[in-house]
Amino acid sequence: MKRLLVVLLVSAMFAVGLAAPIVLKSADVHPDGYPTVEAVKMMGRIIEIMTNGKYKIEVYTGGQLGDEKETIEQTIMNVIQMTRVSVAPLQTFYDPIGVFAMPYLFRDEEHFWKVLEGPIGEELLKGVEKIGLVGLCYYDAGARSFYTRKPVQKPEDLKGMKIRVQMNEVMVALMQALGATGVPMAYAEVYTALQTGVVDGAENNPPSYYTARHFEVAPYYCLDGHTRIPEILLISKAFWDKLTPEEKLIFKTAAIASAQYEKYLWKKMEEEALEAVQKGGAKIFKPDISAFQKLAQAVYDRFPQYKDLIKRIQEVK
Ligand code: GTR
Repeated sequence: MKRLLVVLLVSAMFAVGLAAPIVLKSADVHPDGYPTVEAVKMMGRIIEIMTNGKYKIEVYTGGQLGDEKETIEQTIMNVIQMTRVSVAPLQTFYDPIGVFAMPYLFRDEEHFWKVLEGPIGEELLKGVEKIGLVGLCYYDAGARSFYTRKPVQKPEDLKGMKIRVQMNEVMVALMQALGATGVPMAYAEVYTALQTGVVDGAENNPPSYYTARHFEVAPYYCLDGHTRIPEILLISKAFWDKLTPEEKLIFKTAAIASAQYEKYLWKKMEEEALEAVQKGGAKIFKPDISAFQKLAQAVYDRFPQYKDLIKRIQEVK
């Protein structure tokens, strides 16, 4: 009897171990080596080990599976299972989370993480379930700043410029408030648009500016830090609902671990990127931020739906 049990147990273990893994496709617009990409890969390794090889995550980098709007749609439909995107393009699908695109919303980095990792961040992460997604965690994306073909040192320099922005209404409104025109465009198209002068500039954090090589075609980087828009890791709710409670716990724990790892990688890459772009010929300018801040206030009147959330965010000490 005992022997029979052992045989049964061993063969059951083999069956689990040998069965073909369930592969989750995960999208990212960034290349290998980028903090978000490496963090999701790390999450995959944890899940693979903890589920005894039942699940495997394959990260499709460099926008292979489409732009962020498309990968969000595919994830909702469970065509792909996961996508790592900026919160900015998610606004079209779930408006409340767009509050994180408001300019100069956070006092500093500490305030940013207190909000994201506190009740407000949790509430918005949970909110995406309404649109068929499960928010696993946020990742760091630092602060976004302008880079242009001609120098920008103060808001007046942006007058009449066409600035590429993410697919996000707040960003378009911000460009208008600063005297520029926001041109929403997929990330993969930005390099050529800058090179050919379809746009005069764009805006992003140092790691993106560097890895997408935008510094080659827009070498003036003005560190005004107008927004701090987090990244978010999303999984299809249709897929999620089929996981057992234990598996959900493993996925969630692995995501949280990956977020800590991403933060660490982020800090390193932010510094390295700033150095690398300067070596590559980019000129960095640290402007008087108050001039940008003042004009950006006009955006707050344009989005009354965020009033309560903004108040709650500001109250986080
Ligand atoms: C990056 C972000 C990407 C993408 C990109 C963009 O900072 O990590 O997910 O949103 O910006 O500007 O399109």
